[in-house]
Amino acid sequence: MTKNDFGLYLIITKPFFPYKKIAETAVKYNVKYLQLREKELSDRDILQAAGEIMSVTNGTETRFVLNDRADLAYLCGADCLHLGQEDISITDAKKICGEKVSEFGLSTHNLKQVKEAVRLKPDYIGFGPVFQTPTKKIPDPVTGTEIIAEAVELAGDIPVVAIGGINGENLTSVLDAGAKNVCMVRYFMDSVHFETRVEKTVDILKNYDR
Ligand code: 3NM
Repeated sequence: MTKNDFGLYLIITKPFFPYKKIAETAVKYNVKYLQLREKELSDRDILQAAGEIMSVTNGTETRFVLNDRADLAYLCGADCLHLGQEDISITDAKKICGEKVSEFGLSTHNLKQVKEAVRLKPDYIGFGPVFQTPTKKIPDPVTGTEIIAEAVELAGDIPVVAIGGINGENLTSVLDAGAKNVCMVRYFMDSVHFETRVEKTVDILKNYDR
């Protein structure tokens, strides 16, 4: 692992457990990034949820990430803003967020986008969907595992987070393909076994022989 790699990235979307419980677990297992990605909540409810999560993560190693919305990230004082290919640019987001948001993550879906993303110097790059996923309404074409190593290589010092259709069964194939950081939404959010799954996944990532 390079000094920048962190293993597990958590995204909250329609969780089985309350936001606070998710945040407490993220902090307990030293998860570096915890993203709130709730596409169906009102702006007010997003700010409310962000407040609940940050009441747990503030002052810890876990960075709170808000998805898509620079204005709301500024308002709630998120640690990080995550942007997709169709969102405003990192440059524009920085104009809105000023000094208040210190990190920016970017989604990419192919190697060309990874190359372009590197020039923008995000704090991490999402790469996927590695496998098919119903979690995203309009997913990009599946990348497969074969080009993960190339994405990681192209990104250099910027950590790459593999995402999309990853679960307990196929995790090792993603790591074998060269991923060092992974994100799974349904695998954690849909499960009553959330905490045990986090514990187990963190353990697998920590002990994976690279
Ligand atoms: N971004 P699950 S795929 C949020 O390709 C997200 O950038 C993707 O959900 C991308 O782990 C995805 O449930 C959804 O498949 C991942």
